[in-house]
Amino acid sequence: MSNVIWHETKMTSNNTPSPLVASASSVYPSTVAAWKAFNGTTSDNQDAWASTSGVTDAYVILDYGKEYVIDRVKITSVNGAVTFGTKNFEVFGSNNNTEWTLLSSELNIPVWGKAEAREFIFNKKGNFRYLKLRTWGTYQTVENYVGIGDIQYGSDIDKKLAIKNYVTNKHYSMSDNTIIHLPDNSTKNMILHGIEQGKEIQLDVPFDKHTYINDKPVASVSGKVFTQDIGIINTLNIRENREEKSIVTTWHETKMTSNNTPTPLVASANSIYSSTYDAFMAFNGGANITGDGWAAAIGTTDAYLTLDYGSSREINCVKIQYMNNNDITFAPKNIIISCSSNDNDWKDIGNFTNLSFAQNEIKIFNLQSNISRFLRIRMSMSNGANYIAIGEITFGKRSEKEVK
Ligand SMILES: [Ca+2]
Ligand SMILES: [Ca+2]
Repeated sequence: MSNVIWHETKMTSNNTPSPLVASASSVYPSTVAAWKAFNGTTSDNQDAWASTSGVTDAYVILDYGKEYVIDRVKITSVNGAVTFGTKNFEVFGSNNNTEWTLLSSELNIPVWGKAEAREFIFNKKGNFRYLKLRTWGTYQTVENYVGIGDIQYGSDIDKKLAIKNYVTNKHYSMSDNTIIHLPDNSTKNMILHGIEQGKEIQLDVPFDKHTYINDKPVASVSGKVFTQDIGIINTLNIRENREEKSIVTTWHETKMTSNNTPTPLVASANSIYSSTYDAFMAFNGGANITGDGWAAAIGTTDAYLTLDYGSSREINCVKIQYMNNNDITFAPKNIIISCSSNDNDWKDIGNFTNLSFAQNEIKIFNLQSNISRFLRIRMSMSNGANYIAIGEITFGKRSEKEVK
C-alpha cells in the first residue's frame, strides 16, 4: 500500500495560486511557460514547459511558499513527440533560493512514451520550500530544446503520523502541519462532532478555513472576545443567566407653600428679587407659570439657596429646572451644590460650569453620594442678565433595583 503524498500545485500562472511561484532559466515560447510544468495536466503538446530553441540545459524552479517534506519526483513527459523526453536531470532543494542541496541525479534515462509519468525516489529526504529541476541532453534530432509535461514532488509519509481520509483517500501528516482537518461548516453543532465519533469528524478543510470560531474579535469590549456560531441547538439548552436591573430614582419632593411650610422643611436664600420670587418658590413643586421660581436681587449674579429637610436624606443626584420664561438670560452658568449635617460645615458634592438652559428645561446632575439634612445650591454668572433665577430644584437618590 502506497503512503505517498504528492504536493499538488495546479498552477494557472507563474504565481497562481498564491503562494506558489514557478520560474525557469529559459522559456520557449510563452505558451510553454514554467507554470505549465506545475498545472497538473498534460492535455496536449503545449501543456508543458520548454526551453528556448538551442538551449538543451535548463532548469525550472518551484517555490511552494512553505516547506514540505520531499523525497521523490514524478515527471510526466510532453504530450507530443517522444523525443522531448528528459534524458538527464538533477533535483535540488533549498529553503532560501540560494544554497541548494542535490537530492537526485538521473542520467541516460530510457526514451519516454507520450505523456508518460515516471516516479523517481531520491536518496535524500528533507524539508524544502524551493525545488529546482535541471534537465539536460535530448533525444531530439530536429530541434534542440528540453521540455517537461508536468512535475510533482512528494514524499513517503511518516507512518506513525499519518491520517487517511477514507472519502478522498488522501493522507494527512505533520508535513502538512495539520493532522485533523475540520469541515468549514456543518448542519450539526460542534458538540455533536465530539459525541458521534467517526461519523461527525470530517478531515477535509485546514483549520484556518473553518468557521466555528469567528476570526474577528468582538469590537468595543474589554480584552479579546471571540464568538462562535453553533447554529441550531438541539442537544443542549444553554440559558443566559443575567441579572436584570433597572435604575430607580426616588425624588425627595418638597411642594413648599412658604419658606417653612410644610413642616419641617425650611427654605432660605441670601438674596431675593422680591417676596414673589422667594426661596421656597424653587421648592414648590414645578415651574408652571412664568414667575414660578426663585430670583436674586437685581445686580446679584452670585447667590445661593439653602434647603433644610429637617432630617437626613440619602442624596446622589439633583434635578434643576429653569423658569417657565422664554428669556433664558437669567439662567445660572455655574452651579455648586454643597451638603451639611449641621448648617455650618459644608462639603461640595457637585460643581457644574458653563451651563445654559432653555425655557422650562430640566437638567439632572449626578452628585457625590451623601446623607444630609441641609443642601445648598450656589448659582453664579448669569447667561447675560444682571440677576439670577431658577424655576425648581429637587434632590434625589438613584439606585439599581433588581427586576424579579
Ligand atoms: Ca502541464
Ligand atoms: Ca417652582
